[in-house]
Amino acid sequence: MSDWPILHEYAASGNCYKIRLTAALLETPIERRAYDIMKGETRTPDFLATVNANGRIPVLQVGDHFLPESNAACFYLAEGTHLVPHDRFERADMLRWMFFEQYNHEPNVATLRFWMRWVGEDNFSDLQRALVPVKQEAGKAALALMDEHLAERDWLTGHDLSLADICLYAYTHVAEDSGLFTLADYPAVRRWIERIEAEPGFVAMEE
Ligand SMILES: N[C@@H](CCC(=O)N[C@@H](CS)C(=O)NCC(=O)O)C(=O)O
Repeated sequence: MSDWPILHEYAASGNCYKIRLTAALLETPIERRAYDIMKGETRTPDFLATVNANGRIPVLQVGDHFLPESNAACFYLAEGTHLVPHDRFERADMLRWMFFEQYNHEPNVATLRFWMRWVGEDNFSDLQRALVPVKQEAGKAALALMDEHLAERDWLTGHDLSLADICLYAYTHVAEDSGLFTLADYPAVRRWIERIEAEPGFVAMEE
C-alpha cells in the first residue's frame, strides 16, 4: 500500500470530484479506487464492513482509517493550507457554506442531476416524480442565495478561494445537467465558476 491517501470513488460524482479538485489544487497525490454505484458496488457486505457502513462513496482512506463524507475528506486534505482561512470567523463561515452545500444545495441540485441523467424519468418512482418540482424549487433558492452573495464578492468567504468554493463548485457548474436549472439566471455564480476554473492546478470533472 502506498503512503498516499486513497479515494474510493465513482468518477462522475461531484462529491468525489470535489476531493480530487482539492487534492489537485494542493498538488497532493492521491490514489483512486473506482466503484460502480449503478451496480451496487458500494452496497456489498465487504464494502459495508471495511470501507463505509453507510454504503456510499466518496471515502478517503488514510492508512487504516476510512473517512466518509466528501466535505470532511476535503477538510482532511486542506487543513493548514491556503484553502482553509486562518481567521477564526472566516474558518467557521467556510464551514457554514459547506453545511449549506450538504443541506440546501446537494440534496436538490445533485440529486436531480442523478435522477434525470442516471435514473431516467421513465424509471421514476411516484415519490421521485412528486419530489422533482420540490427539489427544483429548493435548488433554485440555493443558487439564488449564492448569486446574491457572490454579486458583491469574488469568493464565498473571505478574500480568497477556500473549501467553501470548491465544495459548492462541484455540483453548481454541472447544475444544468438535470435540465431543470439555467445558470444564465445566476450571472454572479457564472463569473465565480470562471474564477475557479482559472485557478492554477484546476482539474475538470470527469464524465
Ligand atoms: N453526504 C455524502 C453523500 C454521499 C453520496 O450520496 N454518495 C453517492 C454518490 S454521490 C453514493 O455513493 N450513492 C450510491 C448508493 O447510495 O448506493 C458526501 O458528501 O459524501
